[in-house]
Parts: sequence; structure tokens; C-alpha cells
Amino acid sequence: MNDTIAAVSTASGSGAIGIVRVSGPEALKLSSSFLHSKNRILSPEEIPPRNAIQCVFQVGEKKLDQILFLYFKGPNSYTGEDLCEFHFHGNPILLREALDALFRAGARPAKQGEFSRRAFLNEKLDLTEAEAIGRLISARSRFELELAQKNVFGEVSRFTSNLRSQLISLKAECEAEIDFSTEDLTYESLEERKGRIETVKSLCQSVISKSDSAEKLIQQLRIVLYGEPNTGKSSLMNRLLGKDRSIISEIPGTTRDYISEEILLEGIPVRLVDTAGVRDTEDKIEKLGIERSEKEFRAADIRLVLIDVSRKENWKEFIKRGRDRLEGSVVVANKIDVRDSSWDRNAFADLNNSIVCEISCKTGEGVPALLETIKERAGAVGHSEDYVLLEERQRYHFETIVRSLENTLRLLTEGAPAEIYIKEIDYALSEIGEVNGRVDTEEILGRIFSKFCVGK
Ligand SMILES: Nc1nc2c(ncn2[C@@H]2O[C@H](COP(=O)(O)OP(=O)(O)OP(=O)(O)O)[C@@H](O)[C@H]2O)c(=O)[nH]1
Ligand SMILES: [Mg+2]
Repeated sequence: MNDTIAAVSTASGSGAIGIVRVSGPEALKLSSSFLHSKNRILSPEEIPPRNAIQCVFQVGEKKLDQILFLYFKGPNSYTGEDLCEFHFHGNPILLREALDALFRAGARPAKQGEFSRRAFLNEKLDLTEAEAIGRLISARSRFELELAQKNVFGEVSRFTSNLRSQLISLKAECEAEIDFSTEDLTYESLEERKGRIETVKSLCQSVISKSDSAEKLIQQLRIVLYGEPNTGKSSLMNRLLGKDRSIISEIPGTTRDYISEEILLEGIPVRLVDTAGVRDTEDKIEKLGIERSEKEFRAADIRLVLIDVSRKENWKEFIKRGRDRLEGSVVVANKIDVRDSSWDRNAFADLNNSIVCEISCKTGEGVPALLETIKERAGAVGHSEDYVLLEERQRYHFETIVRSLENTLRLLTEGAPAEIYIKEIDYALSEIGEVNGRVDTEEILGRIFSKFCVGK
């Protein structure tokens, strides 16, 4: 890691600003040879750290751009090394040209995540923070972003250090016992120790389960609108989207194929799918559409079954025919503004795990309550405070710790001597070390930083 690397650090494509970064021992010398001010090259001594310098980036006689230049002297930089930043105007061809000039001057193209990798190796970041930065950049929803932000500010690191100190005091306590092995543990102190191990274990487990719930919300939920033709699926779709996406008409069988769009529920993106109305038909295309509706229905995370309450219907019979579709679903009783006297909400009372929402797509009545129901089903309390996001690697370590603690408890119950079960606690401790990445193996680092973009 003694060479000097360079890369474009801003997103590809044009933009107001495009940043090229150079990091390593030669960063300043190499960079300054391109900086011109008042028609002469700036010398490295003229460039104070952390000062924005307005100058011209010039390759030989060719003036490339008017730029802003920043120098961060190591170790006070992102990477912990000497780091230079060129703020160009964000034209990709221009940036490429500047970068090529830097390469010719001796910089090497940075690999994916190499800037952050150096930051980690120079102890500017621990692994969980580095991973959080990766997540911060790639987050696709406000919810995911908030969770990444918490981790950038050390949520997982803090939890890990807390866990570590609890395990260390547990270990110290057990070691003390080896020294005084003549005095057997009393029943009370044995139970007390078990209790403490249980506490640490459930701490770990609760983080894992919070992360599982967060993970579910990050993976986009599919909400499918399903039902007979003309029940108002497309009308509801448009209302929830707030725009005319699906064609609506009084002709049954209007929607022929499914249509899907993303909406945000409290910052959580969900996919809304409008399907073709389901009925017996001889129409070949409509049939294909209906097959797709069924497929979407099966694949849905949340099912909204629409029914038309302006129709004269024997609802008890209706439920008999479609019980398997209605159970587990949100029954959306639409057109409540023109309800028929035959409408009987109570007929749905004995369905398992289903709920009736009366709405009107025409007036908007009942739609907010329906949205609340959807949010509840999505498990979307929507506040990132209630969740922690673990990367797969971190999760794996926490699971191993839980297993070690379970083994410790088992050994303790079996009456094993402290020398034996202390080994399990040691094992848990070494796993903790890996969460923050102080036990670095090339392979793990390679995996983590390869997910980063070049220039990060
Ligand atoms: N009065 C009233 N009419 C509605 C309401 N919702 C929908 N409609 C009307 O019902 C008809 C059918 O609506 P769509 O949204 O096209 O129904 P759909 O379920 O998508 O129908 P298909 O695509 O054929 O399966 C249209 O004429 C709508 O204007 C409502 O709440 N009240
Ligand atoms: Mg439709």
C-alpha cells in the first residue's frame, strides 16, 4: 500500500462537479505538477493542507479546466495517507483525460473500494463503519439510508464494544473461579452466572432479529390488487400512486396484463401490482392475463382482494366460493359511495386473518385507513430507531457468538469445570474481534471492499 492511487470519485456521467482523488506518499508531488496559477506551476510547498486552491489543471501546454484543489496531509485524511482532491467540472471525457495524465505521471488506477480499504488499514474506519459507507452509497430507500447512517455513526461498533466488555467481565469472573477451584460454585451463584450469560445471549439475538425485520423491509414488498373485473383495482392503483397509470373504464376486462409501480410507504418502497380482473372467459388474451393475475396473487406479500359493493350479491355465497382467496387477504370493499343494500360486512367476520376495509375510489373515503392497514401488514412501523441493519458478514459472527453462549450454558448445566466452558467464551470473544475487523484476513477485506465503487 505504498504506491499512489488515483480514481474518479464522483458518479459516472456528467454533473456540475467531478472529483478525482489521489492518495499515497507521492500524492502531493504528483498532483501539484499539473497545477498552474498565474501562468506557472505551483510547487508543493505553496499548497497548505485543507485550503481550497483555485487554479488551472494543465497538461503540458494544454489547459484542461479551471479547478478547485484540496490537499489533506496524512494522517488527517479519509485514507490516513496524503490525499489530494481535484474538483473539475463534471464532464466524463475531461475527467478521463485528467486521470490519464495522473497515471502517466506515476499514479496507479485505484481498485474498487481501495480508498476505503486504505482508510481501514490505517485505522481511520473499522470494518462495520466501512461497510456502512458502502451501504450509505447504495441505499435505495430512505429507510435503508437511515439505517446506514446509524451504522456510519457507529451503531454496530458501539453495540459490539458493549458486547465485548460484557464477555470480558464474564470471562474474568470464570477465570477467578479457576484460581479458587477448591470452593465450588453454590447453586445461587451458578444460576446467577447462567442468568448473565442468558442476558448477553439475548442481547445478541435481539440485534439479529431487529436486523431480520429491517432486511424484510428493505427487500421490496409486493402488494397485489386482485379481484373480479370492474371492482375498481385500477382505480385504486391510480389513487395510491397519485397519478393515472392504469386505464379505467366501466367495461369489465379493461386491464389485460399486470401493471406494476413503486410507491413509498413512510419512506419504504413497495411495489404495487394491478392485475387483470379474474373471471371465466373464452378470450385467449384475457385468459393469459388472468393466469398472470393468479401468479401475481400467489407471489404477493400483501394481497388486496377487491370486491364491488354496488353490486347485488349474496355475500355469504360469495365467501363460500372464494374462501381460499379471501383468507389471509385484505378485503377491499370498494364503491362504498354507491353501496347496494345487500352489502353485508358481517358476512366476512369469520374469515381467518383477513380484514375488511370499506373504501370509495371515487370519493377517497376509507383510503387512509386502508393505507394504515397495508402499513401494519408490511410491518412498517417505519421508524429506523427500532431496527439495526447487520451486513451478512456481521450477522454470521453474531450468530456464532449466540451458539458459543448456548454451548457455554449447556456445559455449565452439565457441571463442566470452568476451564472447559471458558473456551467457549474465548471463542465468542474472538468472533467479536472479527466484527470490527481487527482480525484481518485478505479474503474478508477483498470481499467487503470489492462491493464498493472505484474511487471510494
Ligand atoms: N361509484 C364508484 N365507481 C367506481 C369506484 N371505483 C371504481 N369505479 C368505477 O368502476 C369502473 C371499473 O373501474 P376499474 O378501476 O377500471 O376496475 P378494474 O377492477 O380495474 O377492472 P378490470 O381492469 O376490468 O379488471 C369504472 O367505471 C370506475 O370509474 C368507486 O369507488 N365508486
Ligand atoms: Mg383494471
